[in-house]
Amino acid sequence: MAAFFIDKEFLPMGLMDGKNALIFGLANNKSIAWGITQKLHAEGATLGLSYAIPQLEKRVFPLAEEVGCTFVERADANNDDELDAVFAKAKNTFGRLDVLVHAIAYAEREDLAGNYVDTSRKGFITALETSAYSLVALARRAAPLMTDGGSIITLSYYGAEKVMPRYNVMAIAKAALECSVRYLAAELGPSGIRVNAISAGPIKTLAASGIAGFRTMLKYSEEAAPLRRLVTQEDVGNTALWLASDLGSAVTGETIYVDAGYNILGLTMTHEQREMFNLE
Ligand code: 0WE
Repeated sequence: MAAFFIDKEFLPMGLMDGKNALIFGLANNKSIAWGITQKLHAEGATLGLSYAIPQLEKRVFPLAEEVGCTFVERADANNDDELDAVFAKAKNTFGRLDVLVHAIAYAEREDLAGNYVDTSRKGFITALETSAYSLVALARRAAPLMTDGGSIITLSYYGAEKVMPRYNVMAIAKAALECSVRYLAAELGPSGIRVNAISAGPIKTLAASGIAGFRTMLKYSEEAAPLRRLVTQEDVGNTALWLASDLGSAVTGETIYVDAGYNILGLTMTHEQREMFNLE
């Protein structure tokens, strides 16, 4: 049996052929942004990548090379001049933009540890500015480049909707983000631009590292979720690909759960608890 291989670049009919995607929030190979980047690349997208701080350079540049990407820019999502520079470069490099991925969030570490009632004014503003306003800042700059319609995708978490221990001010930021998705979808819809959020189950990324009890949360989520497994960066990438491509046509303003079904449950149990109550 003869076997031969064709380089991906030469395979016809990728879902993202001829589409340009700008992805914000890449940190390392555990990033959700990296899971999305790989899926869009595999289907033929031309990519631009952006990361937050110089310390991430040594992780981000090798990843960009892996997907043949030469558009790699550092930008602080809270700095208007730096965002203007990235979008000016996107306009020069791509001309037209089809996809914007917003995978950015930040709250002060101390605000993800204690009680929500103790959140400082500054901590609240920081979390909402970096995690929610940044989507508006990016969407406003991306929309004029989406001359053939487009897809804007952001990342959320179930804590926006139901109380999760210690998610605190990030939950309020994600609630604002999900609502922002609806307002942006309504305004940009007439221009053929869709705006959606993916609400992902917990994933071990750099952003999640060092959060007290995160490992326990992962174990519990895995046991309780209907699919009895955790969610991977690849799972999120698959849904992002659907929303980014023409497969997602007519889907806008939504928060799509990619959480192994966790959010549908009214009562969550561990394996041990189900055994105890003869439920499995
Ligand atoms: O949205 C997130 C985390 C975002 C995040 C993480 C950090 C850690 C480092 C935002 N800001 C910071 N600031 C830091 O200094 N997730 C969905 C992951 C996450 O974070 C949690 C979770 C889950 C899940 C925090 C507490 C409880 C659950």
